[in-house]
Amino acid sequence: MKNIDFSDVNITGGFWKKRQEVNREVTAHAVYERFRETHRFAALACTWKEGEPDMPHIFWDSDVAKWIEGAAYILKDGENQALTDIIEDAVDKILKNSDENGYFNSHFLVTRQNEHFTHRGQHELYCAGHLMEAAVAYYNMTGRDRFLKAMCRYADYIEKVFKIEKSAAFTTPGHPELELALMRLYRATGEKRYAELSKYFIDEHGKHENDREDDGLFNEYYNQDEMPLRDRKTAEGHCVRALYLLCGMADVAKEYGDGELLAACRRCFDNITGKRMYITGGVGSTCVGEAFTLDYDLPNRTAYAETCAAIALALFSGRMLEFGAEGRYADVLERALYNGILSGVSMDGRSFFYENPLEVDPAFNDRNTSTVQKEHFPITQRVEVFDCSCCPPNILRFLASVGNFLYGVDEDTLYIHQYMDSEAVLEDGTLAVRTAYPADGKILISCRTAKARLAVRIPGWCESFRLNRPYELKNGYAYVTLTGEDEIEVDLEMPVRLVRANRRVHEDAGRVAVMRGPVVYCAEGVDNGPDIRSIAVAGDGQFALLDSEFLLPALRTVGYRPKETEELYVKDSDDYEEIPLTLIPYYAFANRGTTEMALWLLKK
Ligand code: FUB
Ligand code: ZN
Repeated sequence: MKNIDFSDVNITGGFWKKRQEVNREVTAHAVYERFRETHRFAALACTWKEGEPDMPHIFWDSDVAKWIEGAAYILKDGENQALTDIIEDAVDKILKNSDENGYFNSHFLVTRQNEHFTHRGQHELYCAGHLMEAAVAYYNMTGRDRFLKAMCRYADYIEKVFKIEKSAAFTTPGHPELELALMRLYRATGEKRYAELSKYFIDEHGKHENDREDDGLFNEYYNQDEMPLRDRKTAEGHCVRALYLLCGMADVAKEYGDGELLAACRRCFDNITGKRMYITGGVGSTCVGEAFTLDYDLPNRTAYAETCAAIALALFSGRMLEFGAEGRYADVLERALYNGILSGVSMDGRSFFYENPLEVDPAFNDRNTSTVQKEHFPITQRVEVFDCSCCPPNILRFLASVGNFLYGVDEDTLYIHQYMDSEAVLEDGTLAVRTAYPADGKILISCRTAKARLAVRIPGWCESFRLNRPYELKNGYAYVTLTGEDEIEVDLEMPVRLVRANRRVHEDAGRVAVMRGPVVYCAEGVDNGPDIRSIAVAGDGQFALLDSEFLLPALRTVGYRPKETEELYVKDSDDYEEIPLTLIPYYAFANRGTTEMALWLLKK
């Protein structure tokens, strides 16, 4: 199966049209302004001199590249001179300052001319990969190819240094990204050598002594160096690195029909999503190394769950789906999409979370300890830019291209993976989906195609659904026979439900999460008063849907809170007060000032 590219998909209404409008009208400009003010764009001019402030950081190029990629995708919505001018100016600078080999890196070119490709941990190949993705995106959206050609030269140089001459100080990228980018470069240009280079890096990863981290801070797990990739059984180390690498592995497995590599991808997917993923689709249980830890270790208050990691999990899931329609891949994608990714950006599109905790108690951020050194708790409010600002432009490019994940085709079947009010141009016809999903589960599909079957995904969370046609259910998809021109109605029942975690997730023992459809809900102090974690939700609770300012309904039910007491310990009794408990979509937490938040609630 092949996913239909978002350039053939228009999101025409509902939840996602609004989110994309904010992304286009606000986020694109807000991220650009912050990156301009912090000299990230100026750094491309490569004029920085020793002793001056604002030395270009080793991965600023990747920030700018992701912004260009996102802005390029936005050009799909119509001519946009402002964004185009910024992209062209950045491309001018990149082309002007690329050296005679095609090499470009705004940090190394002005700080360490003689040290190219000598430090594996310093993100040169990671930045190169993001620049290549940006160039492919701009070429695909506009047909302008000078950036693409420049990045091909750069890729040729990387091939020469790493694969042909083997003259670099290390063998494979430290922070993965180039692997998946080379596959995109290959698809954009048809030049097989880029796929071969990607395969080379995947084949060699985890086999070389000179690939041990060079600054002594990290162990072999950090960059997934502890074994050859085909042997992997679990996902380890830095989450974004692990998941970008898995994306590259999946791409290479698909291109080369590499069953061993695919099996490793499947094992890692199962390990992550079966044992190491938050209910929000966030991954990364510790900020130490921004990493995976142990199976079932999912602390809520100190969750790392970087926005980029949830995006990377969605990208990986989308790729796994292309190996065959299995609903579980689309389920994970949907989980990340509506929860751990969207929580990364404020409702107004201007500010961002890097870490996405599942519980917030603001008092902990300032708590006294016996040293001046503070323990690390995630920040409680989104901010406009970070020193390490990888997440904001990642959100930008991801939301602008979210249409990539809706539809797929193979020889005889058209697949619907995700439900958004949208239209798609098919090779042999058209498809229109009308829905308010996930506000409700009613979906009207009109399609004109010669494909024999339509496969509509029945989400794993859905216990009851109706179709206005006979269907055959297989691996999370309902298959319907098509007649050429069809109207199909799907109704996914979406009652509010309580979900509990595996008992091995000790942190969530005795607690439940409230979900409606794919959306996880949370309780905030601003609605419910203090000590959120002490509030219990009724086990057989009735939930009313309320209008909210967050695009999807809020929920109202009865909650039980222990009566206030001055004593530290009291004899247990049934001394609870009933309170109206309001829950909002998790993605919308922290949009109304600093306040407590809990997602896992006690059950009465
Ligand atoms: O190192 C570059 C990016 O910064 C990573 O992908 C993120 O996890 C953050 O560490
Ligand atoms: Zn990030």
